[in-house]
Amino acid sequence: MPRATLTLVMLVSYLALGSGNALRPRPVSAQGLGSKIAFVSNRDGNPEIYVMDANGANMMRLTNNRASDGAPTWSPDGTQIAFASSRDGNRDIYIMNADGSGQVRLTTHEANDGGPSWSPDGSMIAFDSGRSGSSQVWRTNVDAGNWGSNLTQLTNDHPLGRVNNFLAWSPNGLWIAFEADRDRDDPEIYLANAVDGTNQQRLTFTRALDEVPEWTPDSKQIVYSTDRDGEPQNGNYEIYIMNVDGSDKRRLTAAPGQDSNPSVSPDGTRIVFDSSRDGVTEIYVMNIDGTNQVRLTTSGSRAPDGQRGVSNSNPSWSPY
Ligand SMILES: [Ca+2]
Ligand SMILES: [Ca+2]
Ligand SMILES: [Ca+2]
Ligand SMILES: [Ca+2]
Repeated sequence: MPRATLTLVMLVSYLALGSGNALRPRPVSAQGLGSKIAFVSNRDGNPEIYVMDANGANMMRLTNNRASDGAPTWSPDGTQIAFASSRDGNRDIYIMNADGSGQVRLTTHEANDGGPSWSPDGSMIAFDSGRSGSSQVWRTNVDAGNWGSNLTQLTNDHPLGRVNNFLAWSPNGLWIAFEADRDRDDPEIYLANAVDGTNQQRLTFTRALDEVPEWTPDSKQIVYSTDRDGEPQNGNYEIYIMNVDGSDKRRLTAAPGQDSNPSVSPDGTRIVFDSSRDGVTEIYVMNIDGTNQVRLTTSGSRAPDGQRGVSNSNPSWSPY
C-alpha cells in the first residue's frame, strides 16, 4: 500500500475510533471500574485539575484558569467532577463534566467554600464553608438549577476560628468523615451523621496532625494521613487505615516526606496518594495493604514560569 494511502487509512481509523469512544456509553463492567484518576498539578504554571488513566497514561488538563483550581472529586456515576476554585474572587465550588466541559459555579457566598464530596446517590454535595464565621461542614442539593436548596450546616462547634474541613461522604450514605482541630491545636478525624450532623464521633486522639480521611468502598474502613510517628507534628506524614470505629489503626507507608491525600479504588484493592518521598510531590499507587508502591507521575523539576517544585497532588480515583 502506498505510504500516503496507509496514512489516510490510519487517520480515518483514528477518527472513527475517536468518535466511537465519544458516543459509547460509559463502561459498567468490572473491567472498567476505576479507570481514571483526577488530580491537581501546577505543571502548566498554576494549580489546575487534570485527569489520567489509572496507570498514569493519557494525562489531560481539565481546567485552564489563572486562579487556583483544586480538590477534585468524582460524582458517583463518574460523569462529573466537583472541585474548588478561586477564579471568581474567593473560593467556591464548581462542577464540570469529566472531560472538562460545562464548568458551572455552584456557591456564590463571599466566604471561602471548598472540599466538595458527593452523596452516594449524587443528589447532594457536602463541603466546608466559612460562611457562618469559621470553617464548618455543610451540605446542599446539587440538582441542576437547584443549588442551595436544603442547605444544612452539619457542624457548629466553638470557639470560632476552629476548622472543620477535608470531608468525605461514606459510600453507604450514613456518615461524613472530616478533620477538625476543635479539641486542641492539632486536627483529629471525626464522623458526623450525614443527615443532620448529630452523633459526632472522634476516631483519633493524638498530638499529631491527623488529616484527610477517605472511605473504602464498603464503608467499613477509613484511610487518612498522619505524622503521628516520631516527634509530634514532624511533618513526615504516612498513610494509615483504620476501622470505622477508630480501632485497628495500621500504617501503610514508611517513606521520607509527606505521604497524604489517599483515595481508594472503587474495587477496594488499591490506594492512590501523593508523596514527596522523591523530592517533589508526585502521585503514587499501592495495594490496600501498603505493598507494591509505584509512582505514576513525573513532573520534571520546574514549571514553565520558572518556579521551582512542580507538584502533582490530591488524587481522586474515579468510580467507573
Ligand atoms: Ca488554575
Ligand atoms: Ca465562596
Ligand atoms: Ca491529632
Ligand atoms: Ca512519609
